[in-house]
Amino acid sequence: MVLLSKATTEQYSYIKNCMPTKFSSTIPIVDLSKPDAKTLIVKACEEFGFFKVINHGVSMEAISELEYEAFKFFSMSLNEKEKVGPPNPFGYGSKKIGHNGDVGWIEYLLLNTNQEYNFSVYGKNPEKFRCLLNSYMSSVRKMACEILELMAEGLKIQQKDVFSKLLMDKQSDSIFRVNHYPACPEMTLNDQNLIGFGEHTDPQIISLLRSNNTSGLQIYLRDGNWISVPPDDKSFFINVGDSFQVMTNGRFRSVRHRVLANGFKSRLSMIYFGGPPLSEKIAPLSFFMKGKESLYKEFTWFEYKKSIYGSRLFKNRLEHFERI
Ligand code: GA4
Repeated sequence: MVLLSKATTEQYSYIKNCMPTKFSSTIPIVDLSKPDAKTLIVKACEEFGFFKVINHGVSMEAISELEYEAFKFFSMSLNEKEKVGPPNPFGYGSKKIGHNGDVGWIEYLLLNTNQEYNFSVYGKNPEKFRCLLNSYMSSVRKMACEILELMAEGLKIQQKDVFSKLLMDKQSDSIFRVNHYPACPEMTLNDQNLIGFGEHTDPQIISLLRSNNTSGLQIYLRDGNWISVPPDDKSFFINVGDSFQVMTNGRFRSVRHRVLANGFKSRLSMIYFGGPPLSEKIAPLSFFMKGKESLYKEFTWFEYKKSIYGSRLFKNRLEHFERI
């Protein structure tokens, strides 16, 4: 076993002692091709704010091709990768997450999903990467809308596109993220864990994650325990985001999650964060009020974004917007 020297350990402020977690078999699985999907989605959002989707309709070939190009991108020299520009707000980032001192054992690409925005991706075959990214993003956005429409149906809301229209809007402020967590063999020691991406909730409405077969993702349950999500490269994992929590007046809750880096295998994940237009008012829908008070003060997605970008990753960002 290799031990990290003290200097190195200090440098790794991303080392944490996490309680051992179990791989969970309790994570809800929703088969999108089955008629009970809508009911199961609603139940999963109420209980976990998280579920796994199978029979999602996104071609495995397209996924694998994109993953291959992404690995190729991350295997380039730092100098080459940095030509994309810093993630301010879109670009290539390494170790630093956000702008408030959060770090992780990670490198990533943050991209705008707006097709009209011609993001620059460098590498040996940038056109291919760009083309695969664009078609993947539109398939995943389509799936996100399908899931949101099933949610509306499952909740028995008349207007089927009440949530999905926000992602379909040309001004939708959605983001795409490709995360690479390099393997870190030195970390097979002393019950310590290397934090890839520290605990947080996603601020948007809904997030759709797909990763290779390397473990690392963990979610925080309402009973106060962290559980490890068994990796599954054929499926997607769906997170309820903070904005959805507000729109449902707390009926759905955003899920706290984190990623631990793996000692032996690198992890590659691709996440679509479905967000509303910047000017959209984020407030509980009247459907979720029925005789109840709103738990939140009124705010626009722009105001929420401004507040989150000034905060640390682990913070409960909705706190400032709660009515006391
Ligand atoms: C978490 C979800 C998305 O990855 C992200 C992240 C963003 C960033 O990496 O710049 C944030 C984080 C995320 C929430 C708090 C702020 C902003 C890092 C950070 C410390 C792209 C997003 O939208 O919010």
